Amino acid sequence: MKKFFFILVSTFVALFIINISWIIANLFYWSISGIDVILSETTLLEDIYLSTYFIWIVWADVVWWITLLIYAKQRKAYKSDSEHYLIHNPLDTKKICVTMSAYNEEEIIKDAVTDFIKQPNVERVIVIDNHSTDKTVEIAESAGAKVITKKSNKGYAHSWYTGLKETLNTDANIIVLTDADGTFSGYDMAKMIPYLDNCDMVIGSRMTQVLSEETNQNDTFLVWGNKFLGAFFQLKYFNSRHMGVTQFTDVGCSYRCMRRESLEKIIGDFTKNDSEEFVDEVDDITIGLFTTQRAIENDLRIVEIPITFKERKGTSKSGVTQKDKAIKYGLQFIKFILTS
Ligand SMILES: Nc1nc2c(ncn2[C@@H]2O[C@H](COP(=O)(O)OP(=O)(O)OP(=O)(O)O)[C@@H](O)[C@H]2O)c(=O)[nH]1
Ligand SMILES: [Mg+2]
Repeated sequence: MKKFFFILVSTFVALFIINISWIIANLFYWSISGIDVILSETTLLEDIYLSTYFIWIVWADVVWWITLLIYAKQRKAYKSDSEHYLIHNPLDTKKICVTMSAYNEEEIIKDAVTDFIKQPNVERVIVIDNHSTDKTVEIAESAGAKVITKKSNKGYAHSWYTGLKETLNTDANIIVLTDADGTFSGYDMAKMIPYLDNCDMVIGSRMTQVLSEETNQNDTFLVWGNKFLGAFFQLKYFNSRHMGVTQFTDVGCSYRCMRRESLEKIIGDFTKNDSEEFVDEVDDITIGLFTTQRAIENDLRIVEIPITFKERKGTSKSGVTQKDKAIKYGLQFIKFILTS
């Protein structure tokens, strides 16, 4: 099925170009030889029909549509079944564990930890330190976080996974994942967590202007790119009634809340059987989308909601604000969506 989606998208692009080229070529032909066409006493429709390649293009289009229908029928019934409609399953008592990855965030880590620690029902904040060389660890600890350190920098995805695993060693029934760079706000949990009464995972979207600080790091390219990638990802799980399992507008957002049992369902998918070695799809850039994809394919119920997005404090680690890196990351997302 993964290959099927890839083939469908790539043949769609090829056929789209062929169809458009054919239309343009013919419009051009009619525009320069209109008199000849009239004199030849053939009608416009006959002319189209007799056009070289026309029949082959139509056949290719028909085959593509049939293949699409087969794909739609064969793949899992993405969320048109009743278990993906409204349910109400509130958590009686809320015990929240927050995890955040940090790498050389001494400038902002104190604010990030205290912001989350002071929110209602937060029992623990766990900082996964990626072998920082500054004072991140000491500051995070004195701010009240439990800090997990590493012997070397193992990348962002490793911190993401380690943090999620670590939360399962607590008795929390709500797991919150966020960043330690000050862009996300603890008080948004009060808007996200109520959705867990109806779903398994709530993902933030940083795409709403009035919720974004003017100096935030999303420029036009990142907003348009993210929305395009979100729509493309949604297309993979398209269903006709709701146009997809949920609406996606921000494929790169790490701020998310989930029910403990939902995390337990997907955590094993990050690693190869009985080992701590990551599966091939786990990658520092697409780890968020990977987590979302595992949730969808494990039939978890997801809701994406707008959240606030503040200015990045401290030094940017991903360098996403540089155009060349943003383009590279975008292509990695496209590859992930097409092949995973
Ligand atoms: N990029 C990156 N971030 C890391 C790493 N280890 C921990 N982090 C932390 O992960 C959080 C988010 O990083 P990213 O999502 O990659 O960065 P971003 O939000 O896209 O861009 P910046 O905030 O500008 O770095 C920050 O709190 C980092 O300190 C790492 O190896 N690479
Ligand atoms: Mg960031």
